Amino acid sequence: MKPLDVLMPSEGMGVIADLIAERLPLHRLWLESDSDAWLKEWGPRIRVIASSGHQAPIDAAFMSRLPHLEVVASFGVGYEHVDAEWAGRHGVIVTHTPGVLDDEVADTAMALTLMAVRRLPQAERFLRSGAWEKSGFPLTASLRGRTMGVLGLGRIGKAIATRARSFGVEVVYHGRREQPGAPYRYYSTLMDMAKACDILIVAAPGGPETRRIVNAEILAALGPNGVLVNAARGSLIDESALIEALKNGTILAAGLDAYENEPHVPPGLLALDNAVLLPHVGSASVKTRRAMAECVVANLIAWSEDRPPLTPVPETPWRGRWGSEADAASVGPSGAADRSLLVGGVVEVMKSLWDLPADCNEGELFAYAKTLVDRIEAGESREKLCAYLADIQIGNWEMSPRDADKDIVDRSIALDRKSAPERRGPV
Ligand code: 8YV
Repeated sequence: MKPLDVLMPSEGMGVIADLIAERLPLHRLWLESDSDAWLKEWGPRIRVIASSGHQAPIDAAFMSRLPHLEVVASFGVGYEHVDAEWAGRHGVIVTHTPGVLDDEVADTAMALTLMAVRRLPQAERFLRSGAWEKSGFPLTASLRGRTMGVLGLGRIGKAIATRARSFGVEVVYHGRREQPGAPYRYYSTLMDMAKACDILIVAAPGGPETRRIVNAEILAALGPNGVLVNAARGSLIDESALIEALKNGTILAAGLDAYENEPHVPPGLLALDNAVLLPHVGSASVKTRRAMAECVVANLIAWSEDRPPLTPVPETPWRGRWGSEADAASVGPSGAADRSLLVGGVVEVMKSLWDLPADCNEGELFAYAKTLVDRIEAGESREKLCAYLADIQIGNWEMSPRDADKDIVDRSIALDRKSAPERRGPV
């Protein structure tokens, strides 16, 4: 392991700093009284940033002060606070924490949908106030017969769509491109989708491309029975237009977990009875936040052990090549190199049998391939290994044909045995 100096610009979950400090020299910038002077003196030592979330920007100006920066490992799936394009141009790899929070955020989005449509928080407040002693709570709108439009059918969008379907809600979607394998109707414009649905779920990334795309016109198209749910980023919504739309009945209700200027919530929203407001808790369970923290740390530990980053963002893909002797030599001590070759071989098998494009995210594939090898070596049955593969989704790629999963398992087992014939695998 290389003793890479790690910088944490702001305080995040304590466990991130604890896990890093157990293994690598860690500098906590937020504890320095003069961070400017500190960066001047110590900046050249820093090779890795561990970013604790979207509250503290890791922009070009900040990264420029760290001339030997190699990796920015960011907490959270969204990383618009990191200038990933600048990083890509300067050979710095940015990693994030995809996959581990999809279900938690999707649960929250579904809960917000139900709360907003059925006015459940209001009903609870009604009971607590004693008002039930005098009368029943007014009847509400219903989820029945609705169509949900998902803006951004990535991993989280898909997890929300699956849930909505099981609630009997029809699902449609809009995104940058149609996904041929997705079992939902695609709309090429947000406006057309807004006209066709009455629940709009925002599940797309933040950043300049999506800034305030949910504006007054989109809300008007959603209509008076419309419900807006945002479990992504506040920057996608024109908040003033939303306040107006909720106030004058242009739409029925909203359920929000994200705001443009967190933790400040516009007073206009706070004053509205038809807005359900959560303090950005989408992924905030102990289990999921721990998994996110471990993903941040796993990325920088991998880097310190001369292994590739596990979950790089698309703007800074891992450009290493897999499966050749030359690569093996470049991945460090011999044990690690053998294993890296084996995992690299499994990556190649996955790429070809799942028919993934050459430019798909190899860091992400590497993480799945590594887990597959671990499971093979733990003696898991072929059935369980196939079930593991069936749950994998690489970015937004259509991964067909999925009947390739069994072949991937068989070929990976064969590669594993070839690399270490003495190992016991599934029979
Ligand atoms: C976290 C999130 O609340 O992953 C994201 O992009 O928005 C949330 O899961 C956030 O990362 C905490 O900073």
